[in-house]
Amino acid sequence: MANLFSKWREGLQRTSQAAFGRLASLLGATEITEDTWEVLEALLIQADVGIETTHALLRALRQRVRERGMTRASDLYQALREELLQRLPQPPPLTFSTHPAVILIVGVNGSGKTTTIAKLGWRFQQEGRRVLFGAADTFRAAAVDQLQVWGERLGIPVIAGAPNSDPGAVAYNAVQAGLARGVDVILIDTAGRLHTRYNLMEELKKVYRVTGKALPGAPHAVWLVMDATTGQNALSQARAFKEAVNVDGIILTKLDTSARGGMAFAIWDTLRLPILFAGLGEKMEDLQPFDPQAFVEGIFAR
Ligand SMILES: Nc1nc2c(ncn2[C@@H]2O[C@H](COP(=O)(O)OP(=O)(O)O)[C@@H](O)[C@H]2O)c(=O)[nH]1
Ligand SMILES: [Mg+2]
Repeated sequence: MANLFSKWREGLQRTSQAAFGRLASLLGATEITEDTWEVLEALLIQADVGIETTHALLRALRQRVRERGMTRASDLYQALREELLQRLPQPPPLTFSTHPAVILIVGVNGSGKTTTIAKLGWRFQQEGRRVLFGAADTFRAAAVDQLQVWGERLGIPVIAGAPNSDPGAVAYNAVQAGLARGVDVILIDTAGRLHTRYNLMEELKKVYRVTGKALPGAPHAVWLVMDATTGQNALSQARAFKEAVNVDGIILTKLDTSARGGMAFAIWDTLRLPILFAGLGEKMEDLQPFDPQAFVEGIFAR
């Protein structure tokens, strides 16, 4: 457990150093003044909590200060931690109640879809599940190769098509293959090129429908991968995905290379989607089930 907390602390170091971890010294032991609120506001916005979420947080904190008669800036520190924790939903448990469970992984190019699929595959294998990958990002040959390399390394079968083949057909074949082999989880990689957003979303909808034809009820989950280094920009992209397919949750990657971890709070506020996993590094075990407590602990670490 101590080990797990240190992983979160390490992974969130940039965000803590750039923002939350500096709070205690910034706030000091002085009285709460208008300056205190300005310091807080600047810091939250810098951490990419987002303007609206920042203002909602400040309103809630001001109310606490009034209600509890807090006078010292240092009291705000603990109050902010509590407020932030309240704004991160506990992710729902993964049930895998269907066999196989078909999970579509969506997100823009470079967000971390393919490597996240590898990490999820590894994790589910560790839990004793049989996994299969579908390489439905057929637009880029390199994307298929990348998934195949991971499949070989992990001993996970990969269903792929010819370059530029129909992603729907690949998804269909992947579900059929998974059924035939009796696997527990099918993870389907998808394309994420942004410059043709309309076509991309139409293609995703098709992949979504086609997996349902291969197995009624599928996909059982759609997970949207978001890159924590892109900050608030990623939120408008996320809305487009949410409108196109029925997204169940977020995987927030690259927290280790980002100082914008505050984005986690804006995700819930603006998208109303829980964060299911967090990418805290490049290693397989660095993709961790999202833990609100460990997250808040990590961003406040000094
Ligand atoms: N440091 C770090 N790098 C990551 C993380 N997740 C993905 N990456 C890197 O991000 C880059 C793009 O990932 P990729 O899976 O190819 O993105 P895709 O285009 O969405 O499939 C790769 O270099 C990954 O190693 C993470 O949590 N931490
Ligand atoms: Mg990819």
